[in-house]
Amino acid sequence: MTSAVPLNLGITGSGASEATGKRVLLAEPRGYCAGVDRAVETVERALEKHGAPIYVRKEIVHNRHVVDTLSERGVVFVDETDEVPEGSVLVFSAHGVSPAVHEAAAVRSLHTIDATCPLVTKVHQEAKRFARDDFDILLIGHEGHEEVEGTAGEAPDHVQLVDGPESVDAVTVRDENKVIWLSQTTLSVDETMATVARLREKFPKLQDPPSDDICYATQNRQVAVKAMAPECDLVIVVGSRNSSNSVRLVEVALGAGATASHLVDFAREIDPTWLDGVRTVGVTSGASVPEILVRGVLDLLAEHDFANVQTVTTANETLVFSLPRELRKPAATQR
Ligand code: 0CM
Ligand code: SF4
Repeated sequence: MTSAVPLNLGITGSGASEATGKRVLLAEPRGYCAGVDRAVETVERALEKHGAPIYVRKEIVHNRHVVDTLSERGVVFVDETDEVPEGSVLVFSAHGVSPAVHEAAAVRSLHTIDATCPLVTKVHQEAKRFARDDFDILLIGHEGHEEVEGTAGEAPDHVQLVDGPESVDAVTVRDENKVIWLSQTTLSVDETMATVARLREKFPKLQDPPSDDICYATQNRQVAVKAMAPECDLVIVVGSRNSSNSVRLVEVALGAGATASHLVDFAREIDPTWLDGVRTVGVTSGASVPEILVRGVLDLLAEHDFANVQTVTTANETLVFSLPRELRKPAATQR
């Protein structure tokens, strides 16, 4: 499946303001990925179908605005299944859940709808498969992140978490001939490769995952930021602090040569002093960020003389995931 078409780096739009020399580079792709789009629509359709309240375990996606907006419409976000009244509708977030969570929901007779991104589910399947073959699975990811809790929960006896290159020294395995690494979907590609290199020094027979675990959307947003960062005095990333892929974009921008980079949930968080002496501002957003928030940032920048916006395009994304079956609209011909 081709989810992204790599392009030659394309910069489009008007050039820097002749008068001020100020410009904005706007990364493309940015914002919603196919998994987030599906997860948010899943909650919206569940609300339409079942009426408020419906419950969501954890944040449906890691974005403050999305969560606040859905809360206002009657969605109740909970930490665990035991907070949900028996028999209610409960949606599992895009980040996935372990089998233990499915079981806990069944015990409470909850009507569950699974909004786990299919690309997270793919990593779950890999974990199950390699656990069945009795591999030691080294899961590269961030401790405490819901996605790694869900993936590790598929095979807790076979999975150990590796949280970055500095964690490698502590890793031990039962049989160095049967070791594979898997990863969280929303990591820095470069840092993950550094972790894998360290792991491979220690375990030369380490196997690679059957396909990339870091998803197309995470990779594409990092590639776009890398393309524009060397030209930027400042890169503003729109996204929430608990959004792994959004936080990674700040790190990637700095690593690729941006002079400064900040993560903001909303335009109002931009400190005008960040713009002092700046001529080129890069703007991007994480995979869980609605475009309206990016528009807010562009409007604010325009008020500060950054009205010229050039788009830096490194890929076209076309992937769309279908909704969970029970929420799909009937075909037009059906009654
Ligand atoms: O995993 P991360 O913290 O980046 O989640 P998010 O909700 O910000 O982005 C989408 C996803 C997934 C899985
Ligand atoms: Fe799926 Fe990737 Fe989006 Fe996460 S960031 S929801 S894994 S497409």
